[in-house]
Amino acid sequence: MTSKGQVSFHGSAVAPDNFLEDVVTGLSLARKELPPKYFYDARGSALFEEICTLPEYYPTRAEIALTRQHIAEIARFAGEGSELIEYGSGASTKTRILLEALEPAVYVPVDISESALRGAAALLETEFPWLNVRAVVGDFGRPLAIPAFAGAGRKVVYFPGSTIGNLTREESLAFLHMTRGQVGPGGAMLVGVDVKKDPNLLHAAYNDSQGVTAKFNLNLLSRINAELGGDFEVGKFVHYAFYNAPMGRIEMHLASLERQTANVGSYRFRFAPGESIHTENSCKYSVEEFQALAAQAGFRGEKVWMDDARLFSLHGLVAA
Ligand code: SAH
Ligand code: AVI
Repeated sequence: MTSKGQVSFHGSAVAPDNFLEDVVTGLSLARKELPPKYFYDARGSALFEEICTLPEYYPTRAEIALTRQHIAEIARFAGEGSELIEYGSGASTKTRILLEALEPAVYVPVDISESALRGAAALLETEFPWLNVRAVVGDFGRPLAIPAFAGAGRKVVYFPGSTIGNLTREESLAFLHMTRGQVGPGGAMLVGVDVKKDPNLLHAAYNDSQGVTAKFNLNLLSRINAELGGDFEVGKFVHYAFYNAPMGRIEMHLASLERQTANVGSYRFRFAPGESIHTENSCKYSVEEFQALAAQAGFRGEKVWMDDARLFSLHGLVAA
């Protein structure tokens, strides 16, 4: 291919008002919680990339391995010349394997982190000079306008990394309904999903020995301080992550080391010793559980690819 692709940016960053409202609402609950989408400011996005390289964090390596191993079949499933829409694209690392094999007419990375999106787009422009990129800064938890591209084939939504595991069941269903509408009848989805496994492996992946996951979690408080005029004493909170087996999910929390108060703008929050803020769920699904969820949103589970160690799955879904 010799023609030059075009790169454009659409959408806008999260409004500070929404961030404040979500923080105040979450910290006012009897069981305090914060939405995980706020992890991803520029530092959070960089810390997530560091997590992906940690020896204990198997999901990224396993998903890259299975994608490389099965790329011919994945490409046959998705088809060439498509409109490839990726949600939570981050650094678009795994996507490069798909871009080479699928040669989409247009690639639409969507991410809430503008810094991650701009960094990825700049690299893609030099690595894939023929590629048309329509980057969208936005929250996939809300209806998003995907820019039209004339001449593209089938619509294929790519959602790797088990980011779907960070959504509640209701949010996952709403998201899948949205993408079902976007791809239209016969359209396809490729979804990366982490599977249930030995809880010790899961525990280690979210409690790494270098403490990078702890920094990623605690960065949320630093972000609140920087962007919302908060005064959290970050050193008085600790990262706490465990596998909740009945719920089939890793839970990440920030636990208060002592009785303390923290202010966010004009709001004041009290913490008892040991009280925590629930910052993230990372749900793990068996193949059957995930296919049943997708079916509820109108997708037929047609293919499932896994790595040799069966640590991670990539589902090929077709809009029924
Ligand atoms: N797809 C990459 C990155 C996964 S990390 C991978 O597989 O390695 C999760 C990504 O989703 C981050 O880039 C984060 O900024 C983005 N993200 C999280 N919540 C989001 C939301 N509500 N809307 C849009 N992007 C979101
Ligand atoms: C992006 N998401 C799928 C990661 C996960 O594994 O749930 C985020 C993460 N949280 C802690 N480590 C990585």
